[in-house]
Amino acid sequence: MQLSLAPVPELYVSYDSAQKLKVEAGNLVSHDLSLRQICDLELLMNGGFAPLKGFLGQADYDSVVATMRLTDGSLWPMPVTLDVSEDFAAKVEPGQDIALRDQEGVILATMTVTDKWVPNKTLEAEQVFGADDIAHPAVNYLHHRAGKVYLGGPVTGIQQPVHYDFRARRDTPNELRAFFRKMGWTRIVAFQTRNPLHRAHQELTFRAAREAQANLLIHPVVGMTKPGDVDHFTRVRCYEAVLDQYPSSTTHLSLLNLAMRMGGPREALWHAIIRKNHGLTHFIVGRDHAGPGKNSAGKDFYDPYAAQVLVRQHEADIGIEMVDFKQMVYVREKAQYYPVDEVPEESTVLDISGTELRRRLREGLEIPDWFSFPEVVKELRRTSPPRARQGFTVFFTGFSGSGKSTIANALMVKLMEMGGRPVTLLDGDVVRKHLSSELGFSKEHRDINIKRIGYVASEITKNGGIAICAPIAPYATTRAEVREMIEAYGAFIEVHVATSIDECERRDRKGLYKLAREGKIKEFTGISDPYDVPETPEMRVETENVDVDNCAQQVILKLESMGLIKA
Ligand code: PPS
Repeated sequence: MQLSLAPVPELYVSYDSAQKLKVEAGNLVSHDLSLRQICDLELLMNGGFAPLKGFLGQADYDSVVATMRLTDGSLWPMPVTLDVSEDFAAKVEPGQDIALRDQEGVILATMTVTDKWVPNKTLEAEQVFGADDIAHPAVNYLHHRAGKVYLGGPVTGIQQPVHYDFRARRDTPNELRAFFRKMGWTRIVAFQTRNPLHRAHQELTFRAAREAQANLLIHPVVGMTKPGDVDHFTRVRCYEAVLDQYPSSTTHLSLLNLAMRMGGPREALWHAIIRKNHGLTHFIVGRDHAGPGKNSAGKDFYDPYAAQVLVRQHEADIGIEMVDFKQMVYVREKAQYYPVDEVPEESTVLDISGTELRRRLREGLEIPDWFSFPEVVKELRRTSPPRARQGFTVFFTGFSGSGKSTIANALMVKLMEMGGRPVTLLDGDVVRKHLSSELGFSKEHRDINIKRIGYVASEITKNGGIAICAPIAPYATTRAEVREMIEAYGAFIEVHVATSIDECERRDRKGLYKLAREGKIKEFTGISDPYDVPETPEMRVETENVDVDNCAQQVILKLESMGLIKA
């Protein structure tokens, strides 16, 4: 394949027209783009998603979902759609222009709405991702985060989204093409990645460049990757740390602000088209390209080499050549990496999976030199300290008067005695005074209250502190939401303080149960309002006939067994 020298078409208008449009757009209905939509819009506007001219209309969407092609026959495997809420959709009719704004309200583009429809998300999940299974991150997104209605239509680009990080490392397709021209590179192989570079990746990229007799573009995704991945800030520091291991005259690092869907084979095809648009002539597809992990039955969503088969079928159509690789493994006797199908007989093969790497980081264990570079390991250890130095949240739940606050206080003091991490107590009463003073006890207000606690606890956890929460938190779904918020950053330990309602009423320390029985307090948990007993909390503590110190000590032991505190 030869490099095409012509620039790829962009959707931006001239600077002067953009200034005019910005003023005129003041009168338009505005849509605030989600993070994923901002990534999509950037690649639409800069030509990364050519031949798309905007978010897909209904006919193109149906055709992409069913056949991986636009209605004009061009290959396009991934729906790029503008999902909006029903409320927003009600304000918009086909023919109308809308303003597309970033999360700070800055206008990035306008869109002439040609289509508005309610998609069949189950069909989309099955056809595009292979199963309507919410264990798939994109299917989960489709059902739980994306709006119910899709809008489609051509986009007029005003300005690119602002990035404050790693600006010098970000290139539009045309900037990359210009760079290749300037360097005189006519054969360039792209390496797509969402992981830090370890030695196996280095060997794979060296081999690919040699095989294709091409220069190398390390082209990591920094938009959105799989939930739980190493964040892109850390990854880019890792890439920069190993860049000098590559010959600088034939290697370039550039960041791609793509929002991945983890769509396996279809996604690999999409990546190949995007790379073609960025001026690449070759594209590496390895094992399990853009793989989403296991489905809810514990099986892989896709065959690990299905992506290679699909890209091979379409490479001529796209105009990019695939360089395929089997999984790279380390052969001890040779002190070298080999593709798994080329390993010399009777040799010892070593490998460390992503899960095993995370375990070693979490537990502060050795990461061998054959696996990665010391500079990369150092960066990873900086962002993923061992569990005993990470933040976490202990979340007590139970009836009023069950003893949550008392145990939480005792736990706080014990943890402060140990030292090392800041400890914050978010007690039910205290939160209601300082954070939620305007709220009552309706379901809606209780949910807001608990989500506020969850948000604060997740920030504390993210920043390496210990949050102890002690609200009633009567609803299981809200507790599950809080768990999800916190587990993005550290451990969540749900402790059910299982004092029975009879015992709480007998104690009635604040006299509230009496008032609730008399009907003077409405919606009182356990009396006139429900409490969902946690089904699988990390711990359940009994308080009848057990003193507070003992209860708090049980929690300490649990934290120790989870590696969160050191004895
Ligand atoms: S919730 O449901 O989690 O938002 O409740 P929470 O914020 O933890 O409640 C804190 C205290 O409010 C007192 N209180 C009530 N509790 C339950 N139901 C009703 N209607 C109610 N009205 C006031 C109660 O003393 C809670 O105290 P503790 O003992 O800290 O749980």
